[in-house]
Amino acid sequence: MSVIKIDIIGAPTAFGQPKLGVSLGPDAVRLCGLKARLTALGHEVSDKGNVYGKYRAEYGNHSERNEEGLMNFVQVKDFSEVLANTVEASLNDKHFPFIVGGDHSLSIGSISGITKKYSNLGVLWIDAHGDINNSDTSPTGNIHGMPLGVLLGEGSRRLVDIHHEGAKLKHENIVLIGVRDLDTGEKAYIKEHGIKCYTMSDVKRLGLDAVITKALKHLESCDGIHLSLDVDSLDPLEIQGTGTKVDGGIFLSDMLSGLNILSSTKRLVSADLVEVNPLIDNCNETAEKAVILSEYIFGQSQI
Ligand code: NNH
Ligand code: MN
Ligand code: MN
Ligand code: MN
Repeated sequence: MSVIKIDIIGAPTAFGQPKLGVSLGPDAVRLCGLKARLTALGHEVSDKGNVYGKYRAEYGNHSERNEEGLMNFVQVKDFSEVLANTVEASLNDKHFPFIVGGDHSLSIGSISGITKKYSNLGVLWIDAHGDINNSDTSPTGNIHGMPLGVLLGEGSRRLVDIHHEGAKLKHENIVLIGVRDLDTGEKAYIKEHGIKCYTMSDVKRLGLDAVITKALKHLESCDGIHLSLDVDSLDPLEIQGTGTKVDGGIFLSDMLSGLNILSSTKRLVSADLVEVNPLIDNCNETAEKAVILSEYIFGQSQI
């Protein structure tokens, strides 16, 4: 197995959604031995600590929607800029940025940093949700439901222009996997732009291994692949510690097999692991499972 220089980057933001606790996700995952367990696989792992902007989620997470309908806009923008710079620095060192969240709004920052280096980045978005709303379509104003919309250049210019101006991703370079709770505007957007989308029904019918294989084929011409893994893609029978659970999800054993296929291609250049919330968890089991997912992202196999 080849050695990967992994930078663990904690991204303790909670401003993309209303529940307290998701900012503790990175430390909950660390306490399950993330660094040691990735090191045991033979990788060179460095824990870069947590990234902080000017604001701390612990001081309260409620705000009014701004004039564009966005919750906590100022905090999300500030955090995204800092995270983008950190991620870009990791790639400049020729390391693999592994961003542990934190709510999914963090992907605005991480992917903005990554696309400075990879201008034709492919993204595998494994999630119960589409996260492809924007300031015009979002029913909630929660920015964790918008990162793909923002990265595709939709809605609020002030969010779209974070780190570098304009859209960061191309519609044809995104694959959604495991979705089962799309908003009306998201469904319309996915259809209109022909975005590749494997719903949970597709995953059931084809199997996750086949879906991942097809997704990789779809992203064949990309210069790198980023995995954005929302733990709410997993079935709530197996994980409790995440803010927006949706029944009928992916089981851990299937996910591990899919990640095994993905990691063996060696095409991944970066990854996000998001939405672990230890305050609503059952004895930190979601963080423990997040570490198992991490092991498979980085090439753990059963023999
Ligand atoms: N689609 C909803 C929204 O935009 C929920 C998004 N929640 C998530 N996304 N957890 O992964 O607000
Ligand atoms: Mn180095
Ligand atoms: Mn998400
Ligand atoms: Mn989700």
